[in-house]
Amino acid sequence: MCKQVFISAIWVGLVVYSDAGCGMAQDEISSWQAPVERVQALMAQQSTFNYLEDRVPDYQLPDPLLLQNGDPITTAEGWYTKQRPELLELFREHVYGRRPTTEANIRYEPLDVPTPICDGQATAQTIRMVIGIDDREFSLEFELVLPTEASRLVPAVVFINNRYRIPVEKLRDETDEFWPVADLVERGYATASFFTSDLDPDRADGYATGIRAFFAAGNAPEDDAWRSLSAWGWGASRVLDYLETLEKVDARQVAVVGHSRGGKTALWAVAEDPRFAIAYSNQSGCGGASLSRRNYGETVGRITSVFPHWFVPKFASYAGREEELPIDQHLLMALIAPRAIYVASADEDLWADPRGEYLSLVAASPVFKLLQIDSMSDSEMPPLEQPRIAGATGYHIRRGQHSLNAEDWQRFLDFANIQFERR
Ligand code: GTR
Repeated sequence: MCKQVFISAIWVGLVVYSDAGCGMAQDEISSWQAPVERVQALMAQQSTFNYLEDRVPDYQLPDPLLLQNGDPITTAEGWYTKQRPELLELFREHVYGRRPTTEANIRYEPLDVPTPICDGQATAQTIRMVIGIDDREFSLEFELVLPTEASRLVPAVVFINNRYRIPVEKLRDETDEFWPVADLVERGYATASFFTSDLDPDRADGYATGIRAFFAAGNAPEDDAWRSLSAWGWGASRVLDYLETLEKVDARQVAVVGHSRGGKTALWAVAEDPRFAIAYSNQSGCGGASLSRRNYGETVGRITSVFPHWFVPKFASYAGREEELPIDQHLLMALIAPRAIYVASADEDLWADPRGEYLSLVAASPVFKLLQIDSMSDSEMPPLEQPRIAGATGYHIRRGQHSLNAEDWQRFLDFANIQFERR
């Protein structure tokens, strides 16, 4: 009996003290630990990657409040005028690339009349965004869902869909856990979504037909030019431009949600665009929420060789020498401060390094503190299935594999309701 408790306690990732096999009390259940069997299985399957905490190298994160020249930042003004712009530039140069400065005209064309969905509680519509430069045009279609009855302005969620397009017909007839519009509507949120590959194809050889080549008039990208993650994040900002024109939507309450590569994108989108109110990273892992210096699960070397179109070539050059990066991903979190950030992990998704995702949020806390906003600062992770919310930051780790599901969404909306002071 005691033995059984002990084994299952390890499996669900609880801290088990040496005498915990018998009579384990609730207060002994603390911080999340990677499930032992999962670690062992992954070590056996993928022996070139690290899944052991004791093999995480000693590392020192760049201090969020030190400028590159070593000068300390001690005031909010110093943060906004010196450190934040410097860090944004470092991320552009070393990780995601610089967006083009070419002027473009953008217009939005509703393609159909709003279709009632969710028993008439909302409407869904496809909007075509047409981006024009000189006499050339590029278009992206996205879906918009608006609650029908609302006594006040509604908040909105832009969902960066990295898997597939979910057109209006599907929204009308089916529910999809990946973008559960009925749940969003139920809780009073508007939502809009586009499929990443419709904007910039998610393939190493997809450049020619995407938005980046369109801006570059077909020329090859400069080494420091934006890569796909940044292009998709730019798309989220263009959806926000449209939301700002809608009478029903409170454009000061717009969040961005993304899963995995979409989560990396969401964080960068919100760092680049100060109008967004909340960034949601669902299992974004390497190049997203997790700390590159931990070298746990997916690495800089692996991600930049398998997905070369996501990052500037310079990022790839840090493979195996991550400690030389002038930034780490906690500074991406810091760029979002004092706005809200929610990071979500899954217990079996060790490839994304849940602990690294959590610790980067914690390591951004000096910036929140400087800006006088509460945030996560406890370096012990919360237990499995117990979301932790601290001021403008939130985190959960749930059971299960790499995916975005209805449970994640419910927690995202709980967090948004707190941030937006909704009941
Ligand atoms: C993985 C990749 C991750 C993550 C994920 C996804 O294979 O290694 O970085 O982005 O795909 O987007 O599903």
